[in-house]
Amino acid sequence: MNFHILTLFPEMIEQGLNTSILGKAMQNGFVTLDAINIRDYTADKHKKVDDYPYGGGAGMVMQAQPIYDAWKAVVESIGHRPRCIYLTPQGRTFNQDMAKEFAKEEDLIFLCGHYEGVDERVLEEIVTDFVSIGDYVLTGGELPAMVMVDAISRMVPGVLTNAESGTGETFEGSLLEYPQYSRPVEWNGKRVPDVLLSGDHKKVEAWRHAQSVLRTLEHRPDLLDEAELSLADVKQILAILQEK
Ligand code: 6GU
Repeated sequence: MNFHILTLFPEMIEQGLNTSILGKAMQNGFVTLDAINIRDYTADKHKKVDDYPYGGGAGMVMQAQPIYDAWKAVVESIGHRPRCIYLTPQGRTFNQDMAKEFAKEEDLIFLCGHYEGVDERVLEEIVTDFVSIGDYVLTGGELPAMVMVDAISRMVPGVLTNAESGTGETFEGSLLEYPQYSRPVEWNGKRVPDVLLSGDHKKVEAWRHAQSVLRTLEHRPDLLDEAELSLADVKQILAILQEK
């Protein structure tokens, strides 16, 4: 999977994504990351990439030419037109299903906007997907692009080891993750739940599943619209609630 990121701040992208699991995935060649400086493609002699908006108003607009030429250089180097994602709060809200869909692509281009926006004509020409990461406004598309690259990369086969595997975790099966505990058995007067020390795998699994459902009910009840619950789940949860 090859990420091509069009940005005015390539160091921000490179610095942000070269550590931990993603850094390893890049070293091992499962993922490549190419942060392309849009400014390198300006035809302006002062290296300008933005200008005033026609019609007036506050702020500056990123001009079409440097963005288009940077995009064209990527397309020509890989020999096809991949999906091109424009990061914008006006886009469709990113989620785990979209991460899995995008992870099937060989190449993805991300366009990170700044200032008050990007000349509409170049968006019409190159963008296939308008994506937001949530209902709040950020100063640029770099952080959203990094968020998406992280979430998409971990869905690429080979990036996560079996131990880190992307299944059975939060959002798989529309449930939040169960609570985790490690040594020592008692810390700060709090004990690890007895069931986890019992060595009974069936019981542990049932407890964890019930905890997942309960957590989802407490923190994200909206997710339960999608979840499949059995009668056994409901009984477990009632039992836990009665203990409280
Ligand atoms: Cl994709 N871009 C910006 N600038 N702000 C955002 C966003 C994207 N998603 C949420 N807020």
